[in-house]
Amino acid sequence: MEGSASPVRRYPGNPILTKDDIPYPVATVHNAGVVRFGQLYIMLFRSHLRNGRSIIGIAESSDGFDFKVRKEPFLTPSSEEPFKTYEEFGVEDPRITKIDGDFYITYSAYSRYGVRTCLARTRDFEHVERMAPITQADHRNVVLFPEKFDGFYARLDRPHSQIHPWSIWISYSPDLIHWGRSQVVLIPQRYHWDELKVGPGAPPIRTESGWLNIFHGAFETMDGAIYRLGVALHDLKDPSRVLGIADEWILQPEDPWEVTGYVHNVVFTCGAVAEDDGTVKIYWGGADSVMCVGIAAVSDLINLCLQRGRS
Ligand code: BMA
Repeated sequence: MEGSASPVRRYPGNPILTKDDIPYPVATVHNAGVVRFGQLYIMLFRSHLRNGRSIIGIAESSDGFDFKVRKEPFLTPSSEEPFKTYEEFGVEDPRITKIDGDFYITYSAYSRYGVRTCLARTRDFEHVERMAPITQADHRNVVLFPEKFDGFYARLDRPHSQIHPWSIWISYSPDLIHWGRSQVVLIPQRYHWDELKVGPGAPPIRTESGWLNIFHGAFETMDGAIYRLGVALHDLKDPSRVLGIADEWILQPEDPWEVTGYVHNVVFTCGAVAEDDGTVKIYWGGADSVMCVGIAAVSDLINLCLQRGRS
C-alpha cells in the first residue's frame, strides 16, 4: 500500500473485478469507464480475448465496489461500415460522459490502419448506437466534457507525434461529430514521472475551483514504461486554460496486481465518479489485468494542483 502521503485511499477489497468474474472466456478485465445511472454504478470494461484482441463488457453495482458482470459483452467489433473497417482489431478503453440525459461512450478502435476513436450513445445501457468515428488515426484517450462552452462541446484527447512527447489537446465541436479549434493544453515534463507521454484518463469532473482532469503519464525505465496517474485543474469557463498541474503523481503501481500482470507496472484510469460527500471514486486497471478502485477527497486533489503544482 502507498504511504499516508498519497491522496488516493485504495479500497481494501481490491481488485474489484478479475477475469474469473467474467462469464465468458477472457484474459483480462481493465481500463473501465464508470458512471452513475439512477441508483446504480455502471462499469464498461475492456477485456482481452484469448487471441489478444479486446472487447468491452458491462457490469453494475449498487455501491460502486461490488460489481456484477452481465452475461454478454456490451460492445464488440462492429459488422457494419464505417465501423467494421476500423474496429477489425478490437475496441478498447471506453470512457462515459453523461450529457443532457444521454450517455456518450468514446472508445479506441483498432485496425490495420492504426488506432482512432469512435463515439457511441446509449440511454439505458441496454441498447447502444454507434454515432461516428470522431478522430483520424493516431488519436486516442478521448474524454468528453459534460457541459458545453459558448455553445460548443469540448473534449480532451491525445494525438500521437514523432516530434514531441505525446501530449493532451483540447478540441471543440458543434455536434460531437465534427471537431476543430484544436490546441495543446498539457505536455509531459522532462525528467519527470510523465516525461514519456501523457493522456487524458477520466472524463473531466466539475468542481467549484475548476475541471478536475485525472490523467495518466508514463516514464521509460530499463524495465519498460511505468504508468501512473496525475491530476490537473482546468478553468471552469475556458477549459483550455490549465490552472495547475500537481507536481507529484497521485497513484503509482504498488499493489501486487498493479506491479505484475498482462503489462506490468501499470495503473490506468478511464473513469471516476464524484460523490455528494466531496470524495471521488477513481477506477483504474491494474497491470492491464484487473479493475481496482480508490477514494480521494476532491479538495486534496485541487490543493495538489493549486498549492503543489509543477513549475
Ligand atoms: C496504453 C494503452 C492502454 C494500456 C497502457 C498500458 O498505451 O494501450 O490501454 O493500459 O498502454 O499497457
